Amino acid sequence: MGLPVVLMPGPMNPAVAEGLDGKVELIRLWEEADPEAVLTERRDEIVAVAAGGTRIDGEFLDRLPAVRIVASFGVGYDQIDATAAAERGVVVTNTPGVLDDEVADTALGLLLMTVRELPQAERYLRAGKWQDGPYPLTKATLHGRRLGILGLGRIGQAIADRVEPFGVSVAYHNRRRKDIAYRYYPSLLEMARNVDILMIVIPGGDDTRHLVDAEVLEALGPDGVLINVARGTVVDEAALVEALSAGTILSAGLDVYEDEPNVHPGLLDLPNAVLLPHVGSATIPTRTAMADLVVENLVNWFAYGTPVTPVPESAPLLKPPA
Ligand code: 8YV
Repeated sequence: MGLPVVLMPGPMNPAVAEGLDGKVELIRLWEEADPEAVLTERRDEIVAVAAGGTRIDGEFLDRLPAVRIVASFGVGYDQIDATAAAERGVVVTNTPGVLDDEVADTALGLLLMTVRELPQAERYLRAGKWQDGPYPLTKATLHGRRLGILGLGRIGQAIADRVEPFGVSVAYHNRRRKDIAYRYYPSLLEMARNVDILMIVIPGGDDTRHLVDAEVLEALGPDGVLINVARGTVVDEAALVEALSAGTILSAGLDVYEDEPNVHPGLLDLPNAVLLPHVGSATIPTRTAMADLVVENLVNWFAYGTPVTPVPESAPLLKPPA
């Protein structure tokens, strides 16, 4: 029997191909002269997909009926229709856990940058304005503020652990209350009214689309700070531009956007927005760990039929036989 055939639709971290080398036959679809012809010719041989950012839906999977696993790079998998995959008997895996600390570090950095206007202050110095006088005092400070986490999961918890030594109190809004000491708000609007900083860590996708809209921003209020390290789709970006321009909220720190890598032009002009180019997990050690987990999922699947980190939608496919 030959090696299992794995499709890589688009470029991924090189550690994925390195880890799979010699264990599978890898089709790098984007390097093929005629990708469509390859998909048609090899449709009955391709048994797995290693996916970076490519959108994978039911239609895509219908073209590849032999596929049984999609191993996705990243903890968020909103670009993959995991329900459609499960309906077709296809397991989906993601890469949770290995990036929690890195993303939490980025979130904290972005929070400090935004609250204390550090990028703006640095630009002030570089522009030679210090000679004319000191950078203006910032309205906000971090100490003693109230942080509301939208989506308290592993990354949210890592952020909570980091902010508490700063004297920041933590509350959260999830669909369900967790067995945890932080204050729980069953309503996002209610939480926005009662915190100074709204930290978004909730997964993207249809369920959370525009959860943070004009009304939530209004509730956050004129001293409120919004930080988003999750998915741009969670925020109504046009409403955010409006709220930042009008002073409805104080400032925002963003690592993610609705239409990456395109950033709403209104955001680029705003002095009270700190903008990072989706670098939450972007270090060599963390991205390598994520790539290794993609490999581990595929290798374990081929060897034992058990993925290491399947997504919840795949659970029905993995139940042991009664
Ligand atoms: C990556 C992420 O940027 O894991 C996620 O969900 O958003 C980031 O770690 C993403 O995987 C694309 O490389």
